[in-house]
Amino acid sequence: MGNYHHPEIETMPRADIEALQSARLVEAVERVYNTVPAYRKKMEALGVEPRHIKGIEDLHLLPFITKDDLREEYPYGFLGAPLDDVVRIQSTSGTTGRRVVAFYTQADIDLWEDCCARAIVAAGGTKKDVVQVSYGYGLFTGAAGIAGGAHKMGAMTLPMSSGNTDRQLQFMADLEATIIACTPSYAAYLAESIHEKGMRDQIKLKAGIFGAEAWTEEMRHDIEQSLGIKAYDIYGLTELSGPGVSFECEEQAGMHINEDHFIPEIIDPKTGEVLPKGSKGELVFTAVTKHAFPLLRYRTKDITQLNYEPCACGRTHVRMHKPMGRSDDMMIVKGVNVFPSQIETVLMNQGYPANYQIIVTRVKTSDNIEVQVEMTPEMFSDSLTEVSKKEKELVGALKSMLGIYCDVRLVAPKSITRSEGKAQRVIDKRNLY
Ligand code: DLL
Repeated sequence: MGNYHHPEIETMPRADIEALQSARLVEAVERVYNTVPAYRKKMEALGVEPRHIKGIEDLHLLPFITKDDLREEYPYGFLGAPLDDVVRIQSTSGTTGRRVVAFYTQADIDLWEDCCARAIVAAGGTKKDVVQVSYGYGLFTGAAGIAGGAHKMGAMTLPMSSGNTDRQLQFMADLEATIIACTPSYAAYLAESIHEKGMRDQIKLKAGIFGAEAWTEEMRHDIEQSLGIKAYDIYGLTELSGPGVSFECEEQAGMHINEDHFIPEIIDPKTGEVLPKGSKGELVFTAVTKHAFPLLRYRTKDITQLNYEPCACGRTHVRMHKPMGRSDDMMIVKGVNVFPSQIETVLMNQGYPANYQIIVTRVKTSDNIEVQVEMTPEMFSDSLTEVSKKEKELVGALKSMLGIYCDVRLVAPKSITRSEGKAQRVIDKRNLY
């Protein structure tokens, strides 16, 4: 049995959790139906009215929301509260085209930070701890959520943001940080740098809270060994507020979903059918308490499975397995969400043929993405200087689309293998799942 931030909620008997979810769902459906015309239209198309939803057993009657829906209604179409009540936005990483803007009232921020506070306490955090927040600050939700959560449970935060590793290590040592929160790949990089600088003895870390991208058990083991800490997984997505939708406890055996706010379902990604308890499939969430961005049945595209077995930590909230893949082709590279279609758009806009390949690798702890593109026959006769100029132009265009640096290699016409079925555009050599 560990410590809890909200013991009465985190250890609530299942029957009570479900009753709470049902009551909140009924209220949320009524509210969303009356405030979000885009969702009302979807409900009308299925002939569903708020009176049909009497509890969580009726959840399956409601229409889904996808990232594409949010994109179509960008920016305000899914706003569920008066703009006057909105105090903040956050946004997904990725492009202008694919960006999702999430809105928050002050109450939405409070509940999000509460979820993160639960995660920090579950990782052994107390108000005596010093939490180094090395997720990116800004539009990304990572730092805002974890820092807010740490403030709620009373720890001191070091708002480092990501990058500037020397400064990170200096603060970590001088201010004796005990908990570090960042992406697992950055944690591995920090660990490596600590060893290179011979600083291991000056580091007082005991726990890490890592998420925002896929990471394996092997990676967990390596980080735990090299830093001498316990590494906890945390999951979330911008659309549902950010980190803290679910988090690991000391058992490190699945992430407890904050079910008083987020109702999970597992569906067949092809048919949309709800799958029986324990099945592997696409995770769908209904956010019942958020007002400014109140998503019902949002398809995360993350593939996972739910575990309703009681947990030794005493928490009664269901656990999700760490994501085991995605039902779409989104990749997370250097912490940024990348869709192959974005890369293709850049190539097409610049006059290249649709013969390309994207190769993602991880060298030590840092991701690398290389785009190989066939030249047109006309370009092929260009001088080497001309070709390298064209490569630089593409690097620039990709950077402004994706926000990250990609290597570009222009290759001879017809040199990329043609496929007879679906083209294999992406070769991800990182073995993340
Ligand atoms: O990554 C929120 C977050 C910040 C979570 C900090 C944890 C820590 P987005 O940028 O919207 O939000 O990306 C959401 O990232 O659908 C998953 O595919 C992936 N993801 C998030 N956490 C994990 C994790 C944040 N622990 C997308 N393991 C999600 C694997 C994760 N994948």
